[in-house]
Amino acid sequence: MSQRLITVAGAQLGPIQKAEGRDIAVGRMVRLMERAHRHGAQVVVFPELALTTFFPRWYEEDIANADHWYETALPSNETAPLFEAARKYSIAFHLGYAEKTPDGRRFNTAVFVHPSGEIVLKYRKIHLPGHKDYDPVRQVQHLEKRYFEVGDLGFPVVRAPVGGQDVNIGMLICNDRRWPETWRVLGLQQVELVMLGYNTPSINQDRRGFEAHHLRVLHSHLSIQSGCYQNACFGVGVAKGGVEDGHELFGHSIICNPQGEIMAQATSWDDELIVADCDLDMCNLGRTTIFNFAAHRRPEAYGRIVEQVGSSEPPVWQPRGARR
Ligand code: CDT
Repeated sequence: MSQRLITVAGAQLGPIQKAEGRDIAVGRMVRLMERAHRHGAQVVVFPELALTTFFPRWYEEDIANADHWYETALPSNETAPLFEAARKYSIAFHLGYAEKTPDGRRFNTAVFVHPSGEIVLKYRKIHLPGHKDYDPVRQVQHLEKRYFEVGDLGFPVVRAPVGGQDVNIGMLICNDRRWPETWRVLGLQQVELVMLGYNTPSINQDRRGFEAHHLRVLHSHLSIQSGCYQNACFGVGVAKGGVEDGHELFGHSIICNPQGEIMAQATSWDDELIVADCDLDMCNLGRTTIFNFAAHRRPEAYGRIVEQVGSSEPPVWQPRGARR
């Protein structure tokens, strides 16, 4: 039986401290690319905002003081070693980074880079969590709404060569993974491999509610596993984990198959490679049976999904005798 097999690596990163430069992160990433190559991987997925600490936890009154966290060009002198390693090992890579455009717009961005160094696909994060202004109620700030605009590229999918196969690839970034709408928009474009990076604090820093520590990982995995199952695709969810300047991020990176099963999972909160052989033909079962969209979807009943943002209260039912 023929198989459309590719070997995929998730390159989880341990913490990057605020004072550490890109050279340190890039050096660690190149070593992970070497290891991915030795494991036979043809694509390596790095986390969200992989080149620096998770800077949206730090408030800056004047956003210009945050400029040093952003990339204005890819590759740059500092990121060039990633592109060189891709060429040397003939390995594609997915990279999350903070993007500042020539006209001064700021996005939380991911790119998929061909081994030649050419950028195949770019995605800008659409679901930005957190807040825009300093929030005294929070124990740790989460200022993505201050530092980034909502992504303006939609959820693109492209068919591109990966490891000798043509693969339908798409991307999400961190909080996007929790929203079924994002996966479905990718699924409607027959995505086969979803790459996503995340920086997720181990505890909910918003003191307005309580969330048990262990549920944070459960929710991450639930989101990725259900997204893969319901859209018949593979997913690679890759963390930045560990303690950054006293702030804990969980690891638990996974590679997931179209049945929603976890094929590989990180066990540390440090730099760690996870690898899985993905037979892309596995996407066909879901796509042609239970999630055969053309046969079974009912968009005429889904109007609220695109027409409404917040939820609304339902009408109230009362027993006949109580009705006025
Ligand atoms: N980076 C990111 O999107 N993190 C969020 C945590 C949000 S807490 C305000 C996540 O969904 O994992």
